[in-house]
Amino acid sequence: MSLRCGIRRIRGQQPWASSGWVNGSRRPSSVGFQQFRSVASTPTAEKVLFPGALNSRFTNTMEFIRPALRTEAIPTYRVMDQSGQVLDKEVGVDTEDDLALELYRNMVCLSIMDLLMFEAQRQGRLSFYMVSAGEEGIAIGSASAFSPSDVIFCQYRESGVFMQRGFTLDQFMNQLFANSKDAGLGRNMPVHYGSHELNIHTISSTLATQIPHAAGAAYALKMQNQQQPDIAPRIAVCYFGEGAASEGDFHGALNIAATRQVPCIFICRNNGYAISTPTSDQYRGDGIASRGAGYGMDTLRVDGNDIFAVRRATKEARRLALENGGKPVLIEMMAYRVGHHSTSDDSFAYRQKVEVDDWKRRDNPITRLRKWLEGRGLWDEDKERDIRNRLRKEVLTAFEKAEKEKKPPMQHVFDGVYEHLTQEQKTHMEELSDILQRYPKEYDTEQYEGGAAAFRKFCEQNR
Ligand SMILES: Cc1ncc(C[n+]2csc(CCOP(=O)(O)OP(=O)(O)O)c2C)c(N)n1
Ligand SMILES: [Mg+2]
Repeated sequence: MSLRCGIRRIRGQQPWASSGWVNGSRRPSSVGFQQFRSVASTPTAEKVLFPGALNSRFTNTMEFIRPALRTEAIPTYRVMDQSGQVLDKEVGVDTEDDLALELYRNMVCLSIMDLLMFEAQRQGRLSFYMVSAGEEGIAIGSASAFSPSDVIFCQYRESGVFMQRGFTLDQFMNQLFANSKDAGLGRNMPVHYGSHELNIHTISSTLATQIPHAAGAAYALKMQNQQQPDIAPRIAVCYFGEGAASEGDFHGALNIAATRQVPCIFICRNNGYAISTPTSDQYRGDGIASRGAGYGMDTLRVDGNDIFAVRRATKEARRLALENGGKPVLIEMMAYRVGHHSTSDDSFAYRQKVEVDDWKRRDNPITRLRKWLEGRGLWDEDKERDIRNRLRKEVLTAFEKAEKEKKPPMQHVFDGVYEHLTQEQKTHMEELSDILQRYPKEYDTEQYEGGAAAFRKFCEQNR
């Protein structure tokens, strides 16, 4: 169906979805659940009348659906081409100049932070890091289309979502160093950010676990939107990689989201790899978008290097997700993973350097937006140099400040999970206390706030 704004989407085939009746009862549904009718085929029926496949006509032509013979894949939505030229001048970029500049600044900032943190890990100053290189447009463009009250679930390569929503460089650095100012109290690996204020759940890198969480949160939001009509309706958003979409959690989550018609946008970042596994070893179908249609969801594939396309698609997805009381939407965003998977990976062990260099040269969300800004007279070489110098300094200042902070008090290894320590935790606590007393020179307890004395006090209080 062609929409007013020029975005085409694959419509989930649910002719009965908005009929307004629930579970065979004659009770009108204010939440727009699909209708389950108890129907049976009549001798003269031309269509299968069966609850599992409504609207399927009978045919005496035996024709298998054969995706391998399809010549055209699901199309990829774009607003501008690789040289930054807008394709449909009437539709435009749907983004004010000031916002376009902000998106550009944030993409550049993210790429500078990534570069510096990757190097810091190599120098042994950080234990781990993951870059977003090539995928900055997906995170930053999509995040610019949400309401601050929407609830976000991320995988791990979406630092741009945090940045666009206002996570500060200090907050990034405090988490990376697991220092006493880290909101997670130093309990997580680097890049596992989270922010209660920004409505972003803490990163959970156990693949795909965030997807059913998001579907569940969206179900709760659906109820809340219904029960509190005076408050602006909210959605849940879930990011994941195409590799994570191979997990069972993905399928369970999409199915429950579709059957319950919950307001959730599922954003798949298809970057071509799951560490060393290329997509050709991951699936045989037409990407992840084909699965959205399979689950009966409105679905769109988008050029992830085109930040305007990402933004418009996400804006429209949000509108759809709140239509008729709520429904899930899937967007598959395509952008090649230019960087190594993480600092623990050397991707040239499984892909040619020339492949990466080709992609770097061919396309990039940052250079594409820069070309558009230059074409509009909003950007030039001097501005580029200035902003890069400034952002580099800002990142390094935050980095050095966070590096000097003490670590959180040692007790946080034990507290905050149960109201009272369990017997097992108490045993571990005593063991640690014993080791610290016997080998004081082996452990630098002074780097933790309160040092060994604070930990001893904690032990006394919890015996
Ligand atoms: C349940 C689980 N299995 C395996 C891993 C190890 N692992 C971490 S990232 C990753 C690849 C994920 O690829 P994808 O979802 O495409 O995201 P990308 O890294 O490409 O952004 C794997 C296998 C994990 N973290 N969790
Ligand atoms: Mg991937």
